[in-house]
Amino acid sequence: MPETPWWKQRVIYQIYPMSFCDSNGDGIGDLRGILSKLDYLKSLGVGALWLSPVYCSPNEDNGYDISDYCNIHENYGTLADMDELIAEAAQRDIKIIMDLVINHTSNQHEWFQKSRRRIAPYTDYYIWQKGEPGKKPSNWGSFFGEDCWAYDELRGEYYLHLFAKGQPDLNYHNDAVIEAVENVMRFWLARGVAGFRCDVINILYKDSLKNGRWKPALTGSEHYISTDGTHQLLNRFRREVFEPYNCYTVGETVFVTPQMADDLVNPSRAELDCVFSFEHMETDCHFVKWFLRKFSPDRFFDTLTKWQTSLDWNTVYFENHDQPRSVSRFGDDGAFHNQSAKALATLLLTLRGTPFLFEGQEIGMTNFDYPDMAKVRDVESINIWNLTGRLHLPQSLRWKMIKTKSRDNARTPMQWNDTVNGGFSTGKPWLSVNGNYPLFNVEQQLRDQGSVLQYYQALIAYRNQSPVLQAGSFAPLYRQNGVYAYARTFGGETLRVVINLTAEAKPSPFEGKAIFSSYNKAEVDGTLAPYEAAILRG
Ligand code: ISL
Ligand code: CA
Repeated sequence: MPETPWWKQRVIYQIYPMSFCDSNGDGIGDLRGILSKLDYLKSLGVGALWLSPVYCSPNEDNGYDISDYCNIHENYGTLADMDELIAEAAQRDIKIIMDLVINHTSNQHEWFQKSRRRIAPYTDYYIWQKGEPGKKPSNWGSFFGEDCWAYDELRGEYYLHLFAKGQPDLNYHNDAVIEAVENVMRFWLARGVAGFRCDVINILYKDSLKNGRWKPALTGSEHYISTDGTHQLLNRFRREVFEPYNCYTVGETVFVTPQMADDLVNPSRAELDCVFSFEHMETDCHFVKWFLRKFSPDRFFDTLTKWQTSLDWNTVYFENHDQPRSVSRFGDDGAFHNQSAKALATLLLTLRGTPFLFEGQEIGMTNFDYPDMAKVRDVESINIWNLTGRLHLPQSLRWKMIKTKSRDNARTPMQWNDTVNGGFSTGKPWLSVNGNYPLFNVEQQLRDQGSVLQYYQALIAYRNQSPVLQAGSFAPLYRQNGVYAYARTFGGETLRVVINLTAEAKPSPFEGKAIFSSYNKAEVDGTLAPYEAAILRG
């Protein structure tokens, strides 16, 4: 029997370095800040950290636009700090996962600067197309609601950028590009990194640049979502790089069905280990996140069941740096803040798969509280704000879209204590801290036995030694009017989980002694209170 891989046993914690902890008062989180919190992370029980990008970058898209893959942005520290972080984390048996952003680079990257000047071997590193200014090569759309073709005066050609203008897409029809990114991966693996979170990894290989079928968003995507070329690339990366280093890979994969996800993670195909699918995160919108739809717990549960039952193993996540805060979105960040955050914790840590926790989720951090655009920093939010203005959408609707879906909701600084800026920084934070930091912060929750944080600590500790939660099979038991129940079974032992994800009392599908309860109750009786969740033995 092959040994169970570590990523099937551990809980993984995502750090958004810019917003985690600032050690030197410049208002920007950094590596020494992360180092200072390793003991906290250990006490939370997480076994690996995924760092959003810390490489050199002009930060048009907060580091997802990389200008040097093999160096650390001066805001975050140095390569020596990074080596220290890897070593100090290893001391605590915590692994480090880096963000691998290889669909595109920054337009400030040396490769791009040489490519636009047609300097060999970089001439064809990017996706260049002939065309006159004002006459775009095709009708494709970008992820950030703007054009995806930009005209470069110097070269006299268009380049493709599926994200921001400063993020030109690399050309994976070019073997030199493939080798260059493989060297980047080896550089980090040799330094002791345990894996990669692979940014938009299922769109690398564009199999045509022709016009696409018109869609409300992302026209052209049929030419690049999970193409055969991408599958071949991932298989090559696996054989040539991941396998020799025993590297864990989790792909961020946009617009995948369970079948497409299985094609990416099925061990028989030797590509990725896991993916982040999006379908459960799209249960409060129509097609794209900006077309708002009321959150329906039942739709959410059905989507979870669909994915739990169609893949043998996958990730489980409700938050990341691109998504609103889960307690504000799927729970209740007012009257039932505590219970609903715990109900979501119960779901996250008891479904089958690798749980990913995003910084601040463990204290129930909420969406930002800004009254208008003045404090919003995210490039995507700013683009959408401008676009909806050009389309003359009503002001109130535009703000509602930003307020509910802006990526800055999750990016506000981590709330450590009730001192100035929530203890994140002694300087002026790059993004404003949420005003509720005196109410929700780590220090306060470490003192309060009934806190969301202590619930996470206890449940992660339980999961860390529970074969049933780590490896057990999943079987749905009940789904009705916002109540969900399922069983996890391993080696003849069963745990049942029940969750009421509504603000009303609901009949419970079963009763019994609880080993975990979002109300700290010893028993589940015939009625579930609002946002009551519990784990029962047997
Ligand atoms: O957040 C989104 C837009 O609302 C998603 O469509 C997101 O753009 C998509 O999931 C890709 O995200 C990843 O790549 C982007 C980067 O901006 C995101 O932060 C990253 O998670 C480009 O590198
Ligand atoms: Ca700093």
